[in-house]
Order: sequence, then C-alpha cells, then structure tokens
Amino acid sequence: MIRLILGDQLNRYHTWFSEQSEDITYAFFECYDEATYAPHHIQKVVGIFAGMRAFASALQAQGHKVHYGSIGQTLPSLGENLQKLCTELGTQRIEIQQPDEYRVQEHLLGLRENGFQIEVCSSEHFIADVEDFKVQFSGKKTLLMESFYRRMRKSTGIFMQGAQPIGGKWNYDASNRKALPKGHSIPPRYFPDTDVSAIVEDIQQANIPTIGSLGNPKHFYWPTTPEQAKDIFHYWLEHDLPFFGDFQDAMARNQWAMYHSRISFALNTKMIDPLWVCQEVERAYHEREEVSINAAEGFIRQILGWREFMRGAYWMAMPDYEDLNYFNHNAPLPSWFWTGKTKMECMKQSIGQSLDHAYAHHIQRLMITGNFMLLAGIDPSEVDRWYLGIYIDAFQWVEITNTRGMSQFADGGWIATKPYVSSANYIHKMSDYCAHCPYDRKTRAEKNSCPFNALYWDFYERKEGQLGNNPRIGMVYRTLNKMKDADKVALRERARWIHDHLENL
Ligand code: FAD
Ligand code: DLZ
Ligand code: SF4
Repeated sequence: MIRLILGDQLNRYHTWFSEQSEDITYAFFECYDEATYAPHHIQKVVGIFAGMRAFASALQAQGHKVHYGSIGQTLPSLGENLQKLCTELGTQRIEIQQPDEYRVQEHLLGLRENGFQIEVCSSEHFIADVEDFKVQFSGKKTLLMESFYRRMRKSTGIFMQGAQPIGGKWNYDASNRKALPKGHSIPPRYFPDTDVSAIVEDIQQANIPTIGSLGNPKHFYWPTTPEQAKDIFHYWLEHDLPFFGDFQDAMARNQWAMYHSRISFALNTKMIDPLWVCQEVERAYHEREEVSINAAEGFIRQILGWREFMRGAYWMAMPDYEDLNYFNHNAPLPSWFWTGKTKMECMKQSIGQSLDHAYAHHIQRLMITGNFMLLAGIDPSEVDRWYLGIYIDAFQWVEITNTRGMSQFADGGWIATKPYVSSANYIHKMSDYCAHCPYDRKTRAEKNSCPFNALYWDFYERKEGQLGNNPRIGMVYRTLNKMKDADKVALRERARWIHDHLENL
C-alpha cells in the first residue's frame, strides 16, 4: 500500500506514523504541475521542498519505507507519479490524507476511475469539523465569524473560565489598532538558518519558473522542520506577543514582519499544530503579567477563529467560489505588482517586501494591496493568482477565502460584511508610508493627489446600487451625498484618469 504525503501535509504526529509496516510505502513527489499551478515565489517552492525532504529523512530514520521523487526525476502530475509507483510496487491501494485544496482532491479522487483504490483519512490538523460548519451556516446570506469563534471557544475551552470568556468579553479587537509611536524600534527577530543550495540547484535544473528573490541559499530563513517552527514560535511568544495586540494593524517602512509571528507557513504545511499554538498563548497569558488580554485573545482569534472559519467557508463554497465576481471587475493587474516599481510608497513597500520575503502581514494584504486592487477594479482571478503565488503561506483554501471573499468582496458580502477599502487617511493613520510618498495624501483630485483618495470615493459612488443599502457603510453615503457637484465631477475625472493610467502610478 502507498500512503501519499503532499507538500502541505508535513504532520509528524499523524497517527499514520505510529505503526510501522513493510507493506506501507510513504510517497512524496516534488512535481512540475504542483510547483507551477500558480506563479510561485522561489521561497515558497524551496520551503515546501525543504520541508518535504526533511520529513522524508525523518521518517526513514524512524524505519519507515519511503519513496521520494525529487524534482527533475518525477512525472509532471501527482496522479502520474502515483500510477507509476503503483505499477512498480504492484499495488492498486493508495491512502491519502484529506487534501486541503479542492483541485488536488478532485485530481486524486479521479484516480478511482482508473481502477485505483483510494482511501481518504483526516489530516488530523484542523480543530473544527467542516460538516458542523456547513450545518451552522447553511442557507445564511452572510457568515458571521464572531458566532463561529464563540462556538469554537466553548467547544475547545480555549481562553475560557467555565462557560464564560476570560475577562468577560469575547473579543478585544478594539484595543488592537494602535500605530507604532514615533521612535519605537522593533527588536531583531529570530530566524532559522538552513542551507538549501542543493534544492535551489534542482529547481533551476528542472526549469521551474518562479518569482521573487531568495537571498542567500545557505541561510534560508523559513522553518523547514517542526523543531525550527517551534523555535520561531517560542521566540515570538517570549519577545513579541506582548506587543502583538496593540500593534497588530500597524505598518512601518522596512519592517516586513512587525510583531507578527510568521508561523502561517509552518501551520499551513502542518509542521505545527494550531490547537497547541493557542494553548501556548493561553499559558503565556496566565503566567506572564506583560501578556495583555488583548494580545492573547487577539492572537487566539486569528487561529481558532479566522483560520478555521476560512477553511469551513472554503469547503462550503467550492468549486463555485472560484468564479464569483460580484462587481464584474475585469481590469488587468498592473505589471508593477511583479516588480514593486511604483511611486506609491505604501504599494512599493508592501509589494517589494512580498517579492523579497514571500510575506506581508495581514493589514498590508488587506488594506494596502487588496484595497488598491478592489478600488482599481482588478479581475478577482488575477488577484487570486497573484496572492496564491507570492506568499509562502498561500494555499487555496486560506488564500481564496481571504482574497476573493474578505478582500475583494467578490462573493457580495458572504464572508465580509463590508468591502475593506480606504482612502489615504487610514493608511496614514496606521503607517509612516505617506510621509515618504511623492503623492499628496491630503488632496483628492489634484494631479499629484494620492490615488487611493479619488478611487475610494469614486468606487462608492459607482457601486451605490450594490452597496447603498449596507448599514455598515451608511456614513460613507451620507458624506458622499453632502459633497458639492463640482467636487464630485473633479473626483470622477481624477478617478477616470487613474483607471486609464494604472500602469503609470
Ligand atoms: P499573525 O498575524 O502572527 O497571525 C497568526 C496566525 O493567525 C497566522 O499564522 C494565521 O495562521 C492566522 N490568521 C491570521 N489571520 C488570518 C486570516 N484572515 N485567515 C486565516 N488565518 C489567519 N493567510 C494564509 O495563511 N495564507 C494565505 O494565502 C493568506 N492570504 C491572505 C490574503 C489576503 C488578501 C488577506 C487579507 C489575508 C490573507 N491571509 C492568508 C491571512 C493573514 O494575512 C496571514 O495568515 C498572516 O499574514 C500570516 O502571517 P503571520 O503568521 O505572521 O500571522
Ligand atoms: C505548493 C506546492 C508546491 C510548490 N509543490 C508541491 C510539490 O511538488 N509536491 C506536493 O506534493 N505539493 C506541492 N505543493 C503543495 C500542493 O500543490 C497543494 O497546494 C497542496 O497539497 C494543497 O493543499
Ligand atoms: Fe499610499 Fe497614498 Fe499614502 Fe502614497 S499618499 S503612501 S499612495 S496612501
């Protein structure tokens, strides 16, 4: 029998590995189709291959039988590789862990049509049950993360005191919106250090097209083993958690991770366990005075709440979700998204660091790049393609729900209760970007006015038919209605110019 291990199934504590048998071959395939279904960042491909190779070696060292197909030696697709291995081993039986992506699930289950016996078991990673999620939200026009999150707190007992939330409130988000004070310096971060030169060579020889840069291949700084992932997390827990709450939404030039944990890659590849992470944060809250309730609850909410919520939404909505486009947006993505070469400082910083590190934190993804893409009317499929390729933590279940749903409102408000757009006001409040930008954040319709300003008002004006009844944005329409006609005309003209010159911003 073959047991397939996908690049995002690096869970060493899976019950599969508690038994050892000569009849079981654990199979890993680095393959062209998986490495290229999106324009992947080099750090993402390297990180996944390095994680797979380390896991395969660990299993071998424990005495398990392993078949490892390195890139360059494999056939293009997972299915072709599996069929070939089945022939070699003289078996038709393949066990898989539930894949996280619809595309991969369909591809693997499709092998049944060729006579293969495919058994599916749990990946033993996620906390929530997808079927319960579907029951909770069946028939709902809008999914409410908050109600899901409270259920999760109650069912796991995480951050609870009996039946009540610790501190008496479920959610401390309102305390998590501070900008960095002037002169605040962020201490150095902890990074693992792995030599990935051999993997980089293999990727180059196999002609895998990638985007972004790698840095020094002798010092790869994303985790490739559970031990490294735990080291990053524990360092963050000790040094950064106390600041995480207050500055969760803050942005600063040349600070690519701020106080964020950088554990999404390790979580999504299942190197570490999400429930354990939440328990460790809760323990730190109880044991250390400097860990505030808004920091601890805010972090737990991201994992026990948002991450599990997005997974439930994904499996409830796929495959139709891939085609939703509520606003019928169809503009192409400006080419500078692949180079970072724009005059807009906020975009230059957010895209530049994404290309350099395969990472941007949540507010950069939502309120800088995503904000701009929605205001500019970019085709959501192009938006998805960019996010799915560029971020080291991007796997479709958590990418598309955040991008097409949360950020682009392409599902008409199923995941997000309002579009996440802003003018320069918000960006200026939360960052130092505007102070270093050639555009004027204060004006709306001048030649050098910040592009976000005209695009923002014009977006709401044009979408009134689709958004006008949303109570969460009544204030915007009241302000818009009070605007002088001449100002509106000027805004429309400036917005039109921007839409026509997206390439040149
Ligand atoms: P921290 O800020 O330290 O948060 C801790 C953990 O909480 C994260 O590691 C992550 O597992 C979880 N988390 C936080 N927010 C979310 C969220 N909205 N959805 C799901 N989990 C969350 N996250 C991904 O893992 N993969 C993606 O492809 C992805 N694409 C995104 C696209 C857009 C447009 C937006 C707005 C957000 C996206 N996110 C995605 C969510 C979030 O931005 C990242 O999880 C986070 O930036 C990862 O960095 P971190 O580990 O330092 O996070
Ligand atoms: C993302 C990725 C990449 C780049 N390469 C591989 C690979 O070569 N082999 C593999 O098994 N998985 C890879 N992955 C992850 C999968 O493409 C896919 O995104 C996840 O398994 C879906 O949950
Ligand atoms: Fe971004 Fe506008 Fe601020 Fe420039 S002025 S950094 S474009 S928000």
